[in-house]
Amino acid sequence: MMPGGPASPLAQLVARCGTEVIVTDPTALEATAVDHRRLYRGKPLALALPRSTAEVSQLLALCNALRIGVVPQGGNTGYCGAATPDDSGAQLVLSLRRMRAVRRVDALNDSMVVEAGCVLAEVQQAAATAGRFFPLSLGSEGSCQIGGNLSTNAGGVNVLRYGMTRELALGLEVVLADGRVLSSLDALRKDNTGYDLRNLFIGAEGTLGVITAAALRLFPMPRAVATAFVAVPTVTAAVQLLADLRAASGDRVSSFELVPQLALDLVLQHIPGSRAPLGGGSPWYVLCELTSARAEDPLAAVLESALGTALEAGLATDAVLAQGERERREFWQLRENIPEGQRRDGASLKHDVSLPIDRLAAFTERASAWVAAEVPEARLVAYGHVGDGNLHFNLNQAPGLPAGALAARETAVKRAVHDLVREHGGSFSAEHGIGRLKVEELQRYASPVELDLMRAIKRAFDPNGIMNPGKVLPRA
Ligand code: 2HG
Ligand code: ZN
Repeated sequence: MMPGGPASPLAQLVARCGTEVIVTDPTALEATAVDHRRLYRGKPLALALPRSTAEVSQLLALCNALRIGVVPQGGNTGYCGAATPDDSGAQLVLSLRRMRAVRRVDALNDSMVVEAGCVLAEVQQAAATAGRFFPLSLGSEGSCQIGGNLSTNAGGVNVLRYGMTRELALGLEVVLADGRVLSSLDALRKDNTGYDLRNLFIGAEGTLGVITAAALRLFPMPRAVATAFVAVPTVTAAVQLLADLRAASGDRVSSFELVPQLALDLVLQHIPGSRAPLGGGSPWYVLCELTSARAEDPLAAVLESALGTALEAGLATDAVLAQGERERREFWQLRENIPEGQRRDGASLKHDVSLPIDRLAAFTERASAWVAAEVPEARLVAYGHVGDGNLHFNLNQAPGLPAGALAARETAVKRAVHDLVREHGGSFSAEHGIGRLKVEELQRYASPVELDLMRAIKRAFDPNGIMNPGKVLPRA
């Protein structure tokens, strides 16, 4: 810098916000530079660690004036690179990890207000302490943050009963790109006062503003639970079994997860201590759970009887109910460890797709046949939240091939899978968002009207394009 010339953007940030908030320590920066799947490596300008909404507001106003790109990062567990800075060295990573207060729990209103940096497990715990249930639940709940869950509209394993994160939010506090604060934390169930602004920020992946706090919806605590691991012959049978279980239980099904034999094998092989609940040899399994707020609901009997009927009808070929909480946890760990089993097995290509539930089987059949015929480099590991029509249609590299063999097919595979999804009336991004990974896919599959409106919203909320540039939409 020339003596007397303008200070660098970083120097101005430090001068205005202080070294307590603007961190430049290389070790701290390194931890923010790489995404969870290690698909991207960025080069952050610095890491901002504000302690309050007022500090976020001051920071964004300054970044807006200086045109510094801001990349919000929660627990950094996302799948699409939304929270990773680019490699320009000019983008500021913003973490709200110091803002993790539970501001209120209102048991009678079935709501709570939490700050965005709260880890999801802490939110669940705070609700439980008040005798209430916060149902969002996913594999990374021990490290993901509620701000990230809201910004990506996370799904998880209870969507079937309780909905995505969007359905669990009653209001938000958001800092806009210019530093103004928008707040709707009154936790109202009914509020028809004009456009629904809060829903624009949910799922926007930090491209429209920064969520700093949220009013969340709570539920009665589940007091009865019954969980089963079921072998099913086909995806069609799984879908029919779901419908039958919902009917037989008076709609008490809260989770219904599909697991193929190969996914189970990867967990058994790579995760020490895993144990197969059934004999094996079935192409598919279902992990299903019924829950009720009434402790005396005879869910195990209902589940057992419904599964008996399914076995007779050929919808299931074998089944086991969890005997107690320990076994229930074991069943769930098998399911939750699938991504880790996949990771330890080697390279993979992932597709987070959703279909209308009644078209799931047809899609799976067509797409699996395509993979079998056209991608000898892959083994198919398609699993997921069938109760929500959401399949993680993933491919792992087949054993014995040179590094990069499957990765070389990425573009062709993605195109074929997503085109088939479109043909079956589905979505190429069910619960993992767009981030950086699927920007081109959104341009390809969204309609011109949708893209026009998205661009207009982006311009209206963030005219200088400082909020998470290049994520969701290409840079203007
Ligand atoms: C899950 O359902 C996660 O386990 C991760 O959404 C899915 O790794 C994946 O593809
Ligand atoms: Zn999932």
